[in-house]
Amino acid sequence: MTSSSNLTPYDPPRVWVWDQASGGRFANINRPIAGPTHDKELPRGQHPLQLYSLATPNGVKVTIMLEELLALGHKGAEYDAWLIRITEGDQFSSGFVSVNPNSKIPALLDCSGPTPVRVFESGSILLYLAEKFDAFLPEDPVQRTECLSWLFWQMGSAPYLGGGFGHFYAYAPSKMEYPINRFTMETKRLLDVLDQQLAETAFLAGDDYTIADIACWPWFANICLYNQYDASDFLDVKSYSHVQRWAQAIAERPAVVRGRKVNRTSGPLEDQLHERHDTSDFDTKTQDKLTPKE
Ligand SMILES: N[C@@H](CCC(=O)N[C@@H](CS)C(=O)NCC(=O)O)C(=O)O
Repeated sequence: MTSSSNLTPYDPPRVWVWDQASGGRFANINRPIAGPTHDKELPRGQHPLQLYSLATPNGVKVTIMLEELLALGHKGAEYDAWLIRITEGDQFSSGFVSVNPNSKIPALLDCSGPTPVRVFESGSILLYLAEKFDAFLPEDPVQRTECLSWLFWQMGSAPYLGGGFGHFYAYAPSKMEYPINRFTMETKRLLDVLDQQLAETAFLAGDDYTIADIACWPWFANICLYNQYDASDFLDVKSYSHVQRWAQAIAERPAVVRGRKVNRTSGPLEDQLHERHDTSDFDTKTQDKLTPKE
C-alpha cells in the first residue's frame, strides 16, 4: 500500500500558474484555456456525415457505430472520416473548435439536412445516431433506460480508467504508488461491475447488442484483449471471465473489425486506415491510404 516515501512533496501556491514545462508527455497539447490556437477550416467530403476523429477508444466508439449502421443497410450513415492528430494540436483549429468547443475527438457534423448539425461527446454522438437511424437502442422504455444507464456509466467511468489509471500507470514521468493504487482500485472495481453484469446477461443491457456495448467495448477490450498500457497482468484481466467472453464476441463482428481500423495511426500497418471515405477503402492497400505526413 501507499507509503509517504512514494510521494513527491508539493506545496501548492495560493494561485495556480500555468507552467508549460511541467506538462509531461502531453505538454504540447495540455492547456488551461479553451478556444482555437490557429485558423484552419476542416475538410468536407461528399457524404452526409463528416467525422473528425482518431482511433482512441472514444473515437472507435463512433466508427464502430457507423460501420454497424452501414452493415444494417442504413445508406444515410455513409461517412467521411478525417484524421485529427491530437498530438499535433489539430483539435485546436478554428474549424474543429466550431464543431466541438471542447477540442476533443470525436466530433461529428451531420450535413444531411438544410443546416449542418454539430454533435460532440462520444456518448452524445452514439445516442444521436441511434435515434436518427432507430438502431442499437431498445424501444421498450425499461430496456432503453437500462441501455442509457450503461452508456452514461461508461462516459462517467472512462476518465478513471484512461485519465487516471492509464495516465499514472503508463504515461506519467515516474511511477507513483498513491495515484496508481487509487486508480487501479477503481479500474478493477469497474471491471468487476461489468463482469457481474455480464454474468447475468449476454450484452450490457440484456439480450441485444446496443450502444451501451459500443460505448464500453473499446475501453474494456483495449485492456482485456489488446494489452493497452501494458497492464494485462497487472490488472489480472483474465480473471474477469464474463468480460473476456463479451469482449471476444464483439471483437469478431465484421463492423467492429472495420471500425477499429478507421483513423488509426499506430499498430500494424494493415490495421491502419488513416482516412475513410468509402467502404472500398478497407480493401485498398493500407500503404496507399497513408497521408503525406507518414
Ligand atoms: N468525454 C469525451 C472525451 C473525449 C477525449 O478525451 N478525447 C481525447 C482523445 S481520447 C482527445 O481528443 N484529447 C485531446 C486533448 O485533450 O487535447 C468524449 O467521450 O467524447
